[in-house]
Amino acid sequence: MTSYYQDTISAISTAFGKGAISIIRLSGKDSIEIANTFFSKNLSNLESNTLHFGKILDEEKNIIDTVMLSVLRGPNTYTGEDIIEINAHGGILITRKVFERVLKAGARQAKPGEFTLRAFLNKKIDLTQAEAIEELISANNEASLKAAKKNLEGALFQEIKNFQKELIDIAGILEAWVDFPEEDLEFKSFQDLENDIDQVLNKMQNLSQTYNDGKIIKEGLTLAIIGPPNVGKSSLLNTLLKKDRAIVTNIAGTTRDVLEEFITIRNLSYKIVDTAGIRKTNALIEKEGIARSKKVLKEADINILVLDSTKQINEEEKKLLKLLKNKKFIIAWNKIDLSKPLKEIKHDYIVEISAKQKINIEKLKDLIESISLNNPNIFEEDLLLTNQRHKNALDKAILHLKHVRENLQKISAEFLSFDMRLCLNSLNDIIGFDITEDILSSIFKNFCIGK
Ligand SMILES: Nc1nc2c(ncn2[C@@H]2O[C@H](COP(=O)(O)OP(=O)(O)OP(=O)(O)O)[C@@H](O)[C@H]2O)c(=O)[nH]1
Ligand SMILES: [Mg+2]
Repeated sequence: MTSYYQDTISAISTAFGKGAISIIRLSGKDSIEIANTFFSKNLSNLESNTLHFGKILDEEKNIIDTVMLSVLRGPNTYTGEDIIEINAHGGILITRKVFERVLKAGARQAKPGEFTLRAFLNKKIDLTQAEAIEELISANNEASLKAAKKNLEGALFQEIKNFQKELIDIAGILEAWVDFPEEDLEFKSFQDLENDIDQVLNKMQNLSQTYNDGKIIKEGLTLAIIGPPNVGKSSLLNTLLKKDRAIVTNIAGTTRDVLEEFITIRNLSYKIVDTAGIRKTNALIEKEGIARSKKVLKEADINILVLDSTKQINEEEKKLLKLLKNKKFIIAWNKIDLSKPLKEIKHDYIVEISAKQKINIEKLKDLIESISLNNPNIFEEDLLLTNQRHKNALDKAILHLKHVRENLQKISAEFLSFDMRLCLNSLNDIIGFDITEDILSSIFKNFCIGK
């Protein structure tokens, strides 16, 4: 692995597009030497963490751009290596020209996440922190930002280390049983050992359970607005979005296609989907729209079934309720500015609203939030698991530990301590100790370029 990472990498670290400034970054042992070939000032003897005004020159010494350039010497840098950061003018063409010059001078174009990968390989951060950096960048709500920040500070790393510490103590006793089988009880009683294992197991399981909500916090949910025609589905979409996104008319069958938008409600992110009203029809376009509505209903995490308060329930609506039987859904009686619901339906989540007059919209939002999470107190948790890879590895560790626990008095200590090692190895996978190159590249390939 090492020889490949000997070269100096470079990338445009700012987002693609027109901006005031763009940053081109170099990292590697030759960063300063490479920069010397195109910068108007010699950087070799300049101190670390200093900023220099100068020019980027082409091979004929023509000026490409006037820039501010930072010299950051390893090991106290993001990657642990020497870093040069060029603040160039933010135009698309000028940025590309500066970047091309850097590559011509001998740097290699960085792969996605390669700067962070180097930080990890140089032990500036562990793997959970590296992943938290990507989560921090992608966070689109306060809760996922908070979770990412916590992990960046090393909270998950610390927790995994704590589990390992306790497990190593237990493993030590198991190993001692292997070595000195005659004297087993002198080390610790079975009962004590069982209690010790249960304690760690409990903590590991609690952490694993936070993933259900952690994933929702990080990735959001799909929220579908469904119902018969003309009940006010598109009006509700517009009211929630606070903009005139969908066409609203008093003609039943106005919406024919599926409309998708992104929205934050309370602390969570949603993809909100407006659909064609579901009814019996022979009209070709409407029929296709309805088929799509039913597909959306099936795939949504949460459905809002909008019903018209001024109307009696008909057969179509009963069919809709059947379709929703095993799904999470809210019934929103709409148009309550005109009438109280004429009909009663029994359901745990019901709200009476007016999409048009904006009545009880906050109530609906509360309901959406509370139905979204498995544990409504999840925001108070110290640590949230938000990463599928972490969850899988932790569950594997739990499985091995359960095996030890269940067989404590049944099988020989050799087997127990083998399982214990597998458990510790799975925990190692989370923080990235002894991790294979394949796993590493699959993690970092999802990162942004230049990070
Ligand atoms: N009085 C009243 N009228 C409403 C309310 N919500 C929607 N409407 C009216 O009901 C009619 C249908 O509204 P839409 O939002 O287009 O209904 P829809 O469910 O999207 O209809 P389709 O797309 O045809 O399925 C329009 O005339 C709206 O102005 C409400 O809360 N109160
Ligand atoms: Mg509509």
